Amino acid sequence: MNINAKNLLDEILKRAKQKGALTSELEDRLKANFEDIFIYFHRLYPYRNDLWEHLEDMVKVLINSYQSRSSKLRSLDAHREQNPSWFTDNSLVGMMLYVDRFAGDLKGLQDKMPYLEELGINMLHLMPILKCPEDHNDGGYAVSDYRKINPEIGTMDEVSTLAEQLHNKDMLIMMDFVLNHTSDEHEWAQKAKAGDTKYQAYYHTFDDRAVPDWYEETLPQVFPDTSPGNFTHSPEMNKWVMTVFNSYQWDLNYSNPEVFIEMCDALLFLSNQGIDILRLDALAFMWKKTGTTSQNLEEAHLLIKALKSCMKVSAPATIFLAEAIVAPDEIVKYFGSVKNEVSDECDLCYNATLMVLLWEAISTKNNKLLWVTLNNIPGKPIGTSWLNYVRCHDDIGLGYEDDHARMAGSDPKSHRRFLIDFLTGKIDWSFARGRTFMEDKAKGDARISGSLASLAGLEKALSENDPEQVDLAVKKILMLHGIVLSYGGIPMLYAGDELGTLNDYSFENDPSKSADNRWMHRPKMDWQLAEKRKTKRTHEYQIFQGLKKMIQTRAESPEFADKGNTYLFDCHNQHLLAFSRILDNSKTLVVCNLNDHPEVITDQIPNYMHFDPSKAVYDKISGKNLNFKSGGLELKPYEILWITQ
Ligand code: OTU
Repeated sequence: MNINAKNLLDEILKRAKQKGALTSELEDRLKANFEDIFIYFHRLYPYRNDLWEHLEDMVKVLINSYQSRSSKLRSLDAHREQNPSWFTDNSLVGMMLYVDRFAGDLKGLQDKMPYLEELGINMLHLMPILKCPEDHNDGGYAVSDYRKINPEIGTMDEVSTLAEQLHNKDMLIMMDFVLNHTSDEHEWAQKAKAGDTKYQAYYHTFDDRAVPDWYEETLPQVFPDTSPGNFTHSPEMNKWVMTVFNSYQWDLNYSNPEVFIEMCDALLFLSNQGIDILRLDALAFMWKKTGTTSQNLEEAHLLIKALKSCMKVSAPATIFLAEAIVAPDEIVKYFGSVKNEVSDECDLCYNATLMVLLWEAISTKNNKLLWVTLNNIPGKPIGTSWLNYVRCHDDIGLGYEDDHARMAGSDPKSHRRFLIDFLTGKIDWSFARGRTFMEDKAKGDARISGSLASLAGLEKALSENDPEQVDLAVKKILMLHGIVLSYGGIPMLYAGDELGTLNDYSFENDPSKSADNRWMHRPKMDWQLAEKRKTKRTHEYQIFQGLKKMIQTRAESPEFADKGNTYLFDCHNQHLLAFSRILDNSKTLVVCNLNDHPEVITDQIPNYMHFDPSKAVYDKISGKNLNFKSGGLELKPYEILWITQ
């Protein structure tokens, strides 16, 4: 440990010992991690003559959080420290849901647990449930109090009880931590509005437009339609405040160490409620710098590293999920580097690259861009894991690299235009029923809203009363899920998709939602529709039961664990996507047909996979033996096979 860090820590430890606030476990963890925290603070907050005081405050927060952690959670800490990559096996399958839209409130959610368990879900992502403004709250992503639950949904005690109940069933709970901004109703924002300069310094506030204008030269806009510009004038303060997302979401100023310490305290508070995974929302935006896009800056990574080191001291059982929906090369950077099997940033990242490229592949019916991209982006460190998904509550941004599109033989701009037109059903042969979100007409760019089922063709097929197309849409939905369930990483389903829920256009009649069409894919759960999962021949039955089967099969397939063992497989056919999953003696080749016509894979595949030629090869999903006739095996349109022996 460097001499300064050591002196400071010795001093802090001495005082803590006098107060009887130290256990040997905590002391060991502080000794192991304090130097890193010290270094990150020095890099983030150089030249501050009060830096040591802040470091001391930081350690106080760590000690207090540790002390208020329950003994059950402390033993979970010890257990997971022994098995650092505990989340990389093949057992987990998550579902993300809005508690209110899914079940009314936290009590209602308890009643719906059997439904989730029936499907095989063992990890719940409760979408934002912290206190937020009543009307304009960005689906809860504008937090007014990090320690209180929205009263209509329940209480913090109910959350910790739920966490305990889930743990008793070997299930996990995940919550959002919206750390880039607070709502303008948060106590800090209220105090800032009232003129308190301490709290004005918690945000990026400016007396005039000089610096904001300078920022605007390079800052992109996240919600240009609903919230143009990146600054909002606050009449109460008579100042401009940075609001990169909506005007009521005030960006926190992390160049102020007090903000970091307060937010870290809130993070540890949530983790002490028994939260296993904290989803760090919009973390790429945490540090701002004029002359840059203020995304993915080195300091943002340092902030995450510092937060992670703090977790390692006070709550090592809790892991981080990065919500960095950024360029493929940038996403993997949020995994940081892994030392002693533990990441120094995020343990999990959303696999936005795979998600976007699956929609691209479904639209083009070929694997070219997916193939080029996956072969040209850096891998992630072993010991970390992807969070794989097909749909979520947000829009789909067509964020592939332009160079990858060129390498795949497309002009990036016109390809994007094609995808937008295809996914919004503007092309007459398209099956998709999405809508553009935040369209930039000048650039010809847009993001896409729409539910999985509507984007995959179910809405169109049902409205046209076309059973053949309904069947194909169901196959597409199952195939996309079949990919994320076998790819390597934790699969996360989006509530409603297990029944093929269509777009919900009722948001248009709600003034607090109508300007944001992401609400079209955030419907209330229709429990009557859910009953149809029990009726054969309905598409709800086919999707739900098909998914359930795949989830069960995944749980029995150790090779589906994420141990750096996903290998892309060249089938010499651009309509087929294939990858192999191998772990010790367990082997599966996942092959799927992106085309609406049958495609053939060659009989060489059993040899490439080194299957035993004397034994039959079969599909794990259907259980059927696979016969390679006349040199090949035909895959039906949108068929997925988990080929094994
Ligand atoms: C996140 O997403 C949340 O998932 C959104 O629901 C929120 O609106 C937003 O943050 C603000 O809290 O802009 O359209 O990668 O794309 O972080 C989604 C950058 C979003 C953003 C992403 C953000």
